[in-house]
Amino acid sequence: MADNLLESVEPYVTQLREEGWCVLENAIPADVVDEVREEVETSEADYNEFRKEHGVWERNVISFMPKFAVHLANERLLATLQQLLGPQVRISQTEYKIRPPHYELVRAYHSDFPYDLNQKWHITQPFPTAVIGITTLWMLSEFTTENGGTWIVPKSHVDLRNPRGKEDNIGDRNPLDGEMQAIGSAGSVLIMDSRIWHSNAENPSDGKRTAVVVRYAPWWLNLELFGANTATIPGETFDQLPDDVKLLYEHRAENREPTVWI
Ligand SMILES: O=C(O)CCC(=O)C(=O)O
Repeated sequence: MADNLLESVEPYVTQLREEGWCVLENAIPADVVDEVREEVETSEADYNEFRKEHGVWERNVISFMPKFAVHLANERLLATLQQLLGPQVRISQTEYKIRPPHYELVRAYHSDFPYDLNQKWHITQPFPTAVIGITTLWMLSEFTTENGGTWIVPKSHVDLRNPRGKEDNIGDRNPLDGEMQAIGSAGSVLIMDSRIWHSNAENPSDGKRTAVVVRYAPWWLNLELFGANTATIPGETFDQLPDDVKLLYEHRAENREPTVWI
């Protein structure tokens, strides 16, 4: 990795290690973010329709958003992730996170895969001190405190308790000490150690808060999750991805011989 790239991501790496989160600006350039947002907003309905007809196993959501997909190996983002996860990373999960106008929600604090204690495929407490998952929320509309910027609790990645820990008496629906909302302009990425306690926020505004969550994992983590995220990408769709993005999704490619990982 080039020294100047490493140097440029050092502040993000340090903040992730110490605080458990950071925001990387301009991961999607300003001149294309509107069309990416439009693709994501319109394709969610297509995906839901497809899934109703064919079931969740049939097609991975990333197949529905090719204009978004090309950004997922962003150089500064990957350089940051690789400092924490090691040089070989893969994408474990991709999901639409569009909050409609006037969306109401009581907080629902949790950590993400593989630390989400409400999911079957989680590791048990006390969590090891290693970073084994990074959650990224791609802001396709601006995130503000008025439209549902994600609630986070800085430094909670090193707290051995968990809002969903049965013995921890935290209460995942409660406001928590130190909580704050992550904000940023469209095209930014909220990067979180997946252990960080975080939650949806209400969106009292008149506009959608549009995002996609993409979770990254080290190569050695078992990603056979028995759910929508294990669905495959059709071979012809996979062929259209840039090579550096193929690397992140090759484990989901249908009818394609693995080339990258052998
Ligand atoms: O949409 C958000 O703001 C938060 C999403 C979230 O909590 C998650 O994907 O785990």
